[in-house]
Amino acid sequence: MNGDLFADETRFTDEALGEQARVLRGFALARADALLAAVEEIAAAAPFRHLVTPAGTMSVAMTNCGERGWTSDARGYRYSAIDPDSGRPWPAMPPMLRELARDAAAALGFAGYAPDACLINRYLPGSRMGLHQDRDEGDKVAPIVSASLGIPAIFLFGGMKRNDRPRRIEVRHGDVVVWGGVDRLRYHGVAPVKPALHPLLGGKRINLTFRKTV
Ligand code: MD6
Ligand code: FE
Repeated sequence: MNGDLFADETRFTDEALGEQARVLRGFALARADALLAAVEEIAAAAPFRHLVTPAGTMSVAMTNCGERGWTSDARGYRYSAIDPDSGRPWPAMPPMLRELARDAAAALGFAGYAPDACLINRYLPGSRMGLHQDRDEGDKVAPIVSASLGIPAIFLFGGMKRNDRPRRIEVRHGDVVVWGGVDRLRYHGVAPVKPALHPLLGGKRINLTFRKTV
């Protein structure tokens, strides 16, 4: 068999990232069009914005849907039931999004996953997210489910300590990463996104991240 072909195939099959962490290749592919339509509707009600954090303004633009949304200002991060930009609740989480998260979590053995927050991130070339732990959630066992759409990115998946060298995993349109249980507090991030063009999304990447915050 041709060596390059083989390399490409192994790079894009499901891969364990830990005991309870896995990348599910193409898991959201069949639902991608519907997911993007839902994202457009959510963003019309709660527009993408570049949040300020204690460390500065984020290069990623964000919005949320669900009972709670992740937000930040110069004082720190928090989950809020109200979109601080509009003073209204975040748009409801469409059932189709809920189902994607539930199905992806179930694939790793997390039965009955019911996220209450979906953070939606928009990356343009150069956007990045530094290594961090997700620890603002009350439930630190229920998985994080992260679905990628649009242009590819390098997802960084590290250890329990900031200094543990992260693995670099290319995530493409339709891929879903799930980390929960013993792997729930692993450091993770996204390397600066490289310019590319995707037939549905043009030059951008959309990431949906589901959490159980309480
Ligand atoms: C991603 N996002 O955008 C992963 N974590 O691919 C995150 O890991 C994340 O966007 C905590 C708070 C906001 C985030
Ligand atoms: Fe995170």
